[in-house]
Amino acid sequence: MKKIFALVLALVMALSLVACGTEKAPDDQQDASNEGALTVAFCQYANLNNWRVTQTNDMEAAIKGAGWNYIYTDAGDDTAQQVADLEDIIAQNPDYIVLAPREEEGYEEVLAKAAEKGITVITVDRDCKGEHATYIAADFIWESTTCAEKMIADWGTEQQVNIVELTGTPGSTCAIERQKGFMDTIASHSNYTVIASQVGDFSRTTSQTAMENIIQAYSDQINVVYAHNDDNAIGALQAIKAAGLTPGQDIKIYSIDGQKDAADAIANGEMACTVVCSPFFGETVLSVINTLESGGTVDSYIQNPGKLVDAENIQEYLPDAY
Ligand code: GYE
Repeated sequence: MKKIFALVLALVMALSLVACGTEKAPDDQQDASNEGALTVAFCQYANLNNWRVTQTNDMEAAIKGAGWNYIYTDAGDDTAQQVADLEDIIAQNPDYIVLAPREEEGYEEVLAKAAEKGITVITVDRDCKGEHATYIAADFIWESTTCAEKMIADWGTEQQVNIVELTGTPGSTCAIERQKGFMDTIASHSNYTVIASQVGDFSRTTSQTAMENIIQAYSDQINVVYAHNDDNAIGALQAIKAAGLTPGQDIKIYSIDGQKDAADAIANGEMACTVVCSPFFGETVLSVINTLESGGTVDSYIQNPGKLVDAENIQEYLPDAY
């Protein structure tokens, strides 16, 4: 009996040793954090619309696909929160931070801390003050000039055209430059007047409410809407419909982004155009990091190309809409 007991005990001990050994296997630990691989953080200011969700998914796929460790934060559309997120990220000591800043100001000090620790920062889609290696984005002046030129091609240079402008995040590079490019282009024609300009905040609900108020104030005087992005445009479109007006006939909408809902609205005649602003940055970010890792240098600005989509080329564009 004693012998059997001793045998069972020995067996149990042997099994538990194997189990301990398995728990501590170095291979298992590498699954949780890929030791030796780069660590890249993506600091998103808000995942608030399709453009942002597409951008986040693409970035995650690219960074994880490269076999690098991935850190992600979402600041919920709050600049102070995004600065706090950056502090947390810096404490984790990643090799790179890909930063999609909410606005241009407010990141100077936290980016100085990243630089002090030798962490390389890459800004994507909007720029900000403070140290960073490169800025990857569309040319917002080109986008808004293209939108204004399309409007001028449709309406000409004689009849009076009353414009409602719905702007993006105040203080963001894209809102500042999308206003400038558009205003500078229409300025050379005296028949274009901006009769109302309100913050749409790249949000459908904010834009819908803003447009409802503007329609109440100006009713049948509005000819066109210039929207800083497709969420502003779709919000305006919903307000136009709710007021019993027909988008595309009573009021024409000109916008920027290239989102699926805007592409569908162009296809069915409810919107005049969208200028594509690509949300895909993953591939360029990988090539920037790979270049820097192999000792190379990168330009301080890398441009994401765009294109005009209107009734002429909508069918060709539809499969790419996101
Ligand atoms: O147009 C919009 C997003 O910063 C270029 O931000 C980007 C803009 C884009 O929320 O849809």
